[in-house]
Amino acid sequence: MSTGGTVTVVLGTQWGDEGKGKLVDILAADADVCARCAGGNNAGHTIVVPVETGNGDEVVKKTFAFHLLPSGLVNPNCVGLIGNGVVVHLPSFFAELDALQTQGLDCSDRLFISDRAQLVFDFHQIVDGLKEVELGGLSIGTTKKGIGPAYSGKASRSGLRVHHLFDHGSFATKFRKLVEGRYKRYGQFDYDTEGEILRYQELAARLKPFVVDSVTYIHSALKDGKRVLIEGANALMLDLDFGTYPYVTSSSTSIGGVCTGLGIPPKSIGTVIGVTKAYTTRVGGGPFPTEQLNEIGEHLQEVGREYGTTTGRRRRCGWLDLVVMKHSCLINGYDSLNLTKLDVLDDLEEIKVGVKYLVNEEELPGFPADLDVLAQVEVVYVVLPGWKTSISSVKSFEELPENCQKYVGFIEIFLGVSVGWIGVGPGRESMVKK
Ligand code: 2SA
Ligand code: GDP
Ligand code: MG
Repeated sequence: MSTGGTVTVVLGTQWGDEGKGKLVDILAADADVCARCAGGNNAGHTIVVPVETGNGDEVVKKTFAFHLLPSGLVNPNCVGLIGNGVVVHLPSFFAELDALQTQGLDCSDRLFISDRAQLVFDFHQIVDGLKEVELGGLSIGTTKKGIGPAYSGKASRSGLRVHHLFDHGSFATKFRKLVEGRYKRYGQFDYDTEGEILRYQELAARLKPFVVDSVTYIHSALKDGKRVLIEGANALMLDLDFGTYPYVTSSSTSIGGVCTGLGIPPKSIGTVIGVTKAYTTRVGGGPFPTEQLNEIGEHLQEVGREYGTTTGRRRRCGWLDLVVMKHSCLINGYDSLNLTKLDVLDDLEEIKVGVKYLVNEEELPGFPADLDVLAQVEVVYVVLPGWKTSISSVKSFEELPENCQKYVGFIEIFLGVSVGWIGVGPGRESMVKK
């Protein structure tokens, strides 16, 4: 088995947008390869990095928003790999690559994509929107990036993968069949099938230099002692199996998806880091037991600037939910946590943390599968004192106010997992290592 190198995995522990991109960017300084294993361009990973201007000591902050490409690419020595578990919309892939180039980040010669990755087409995106309309008041609140329809196609064994692009005749035949199938299900919609087929001939030619057998690629990297960093997309509570189904995304966003999305054995995984926001957010529909539809929720939304990185939607906000976190810890087995956005709690007099779910006054043993049960839960909170001081310039754990240290300690003891990093601001430098 090829496990000479190390594999570090970064996963979202809640409903996404915990700040995975920021940690990945920091860890990428010591990585040779940064790989994505699941999701598509529904993900939005924001990175804020200092850039020298060449004007003496003047440094400006540059913000990058990654969607499909691995966030580790900001490190010029890190190779990006898009694994077989990812669903790829090629026009968006190139648009993201071009946007990064415009921002001065050229990574086209160190970016690779699996020949087994599934393709997302514009018709998947159209169908995503149509399905949401069909669901009416029960809509999922998807990003409309075609993620669900593309993974459905994969599971029903009719999807097209990257390698299919290179036999144009057969690609065209299969593509027409796919569109026909969608017309049968959803009725005729406005779509230029033949124009798309021609466009994909051009896209295939442009993609060719990026395509690799990613299984061979990652295993030879590991054999050569390379350090591999895996960037999870979305998060545990959006996992197709373990999340709040059906209000989830369509991929395996948990640790299992790391192995199936890259073709690496569980034994090769060294460290798993869970990224946890100091409160909770969720974007889109679905249950959210600790949601605060009041001035606390508004405060977290405003101070935390909680807007979708991909769609710009307002994120719903609430208290930290340790029942969710326990469920997340069991499934993903985190070695440590990165507690992020702790600075967003700076002004609060007191901070609540959800610790138990009761139904008919009985504590539930775990996070319930049934949303009807979830709708009945009463969340039991522990109230902790706030610290009412800005922590954004703090550089060490010891410098954090006592109540802030206690908040971190409470989470660690409750979950039995240590917090290794604490985010105190959006920038790369705003990370306290514990
Ligand atoms: P989809 O598009 O089929 O994956 O949507 C299904 C559910 O998954 C949620 N989802 C997300 N939740 C948080 N962040 C995501 N990425 C963007 C971001 C979201 C945005 O970084 O802010 O910009 O709106 C993400 N992607 C998918 C989605 O809201 C549905 O609940
Ligand atoms: P991801 O999807 O998990 O990578 O997270 P997003 O990038 O979608 O959302 C996290 C947002 O919080 C981004 O705008 C980050 O720049 C910002 N952020 C990350 N860590 C911190 C932190 O510790 N404090 C503050 N204030 N902002 C942070
Ligand atoms: Mg995000």
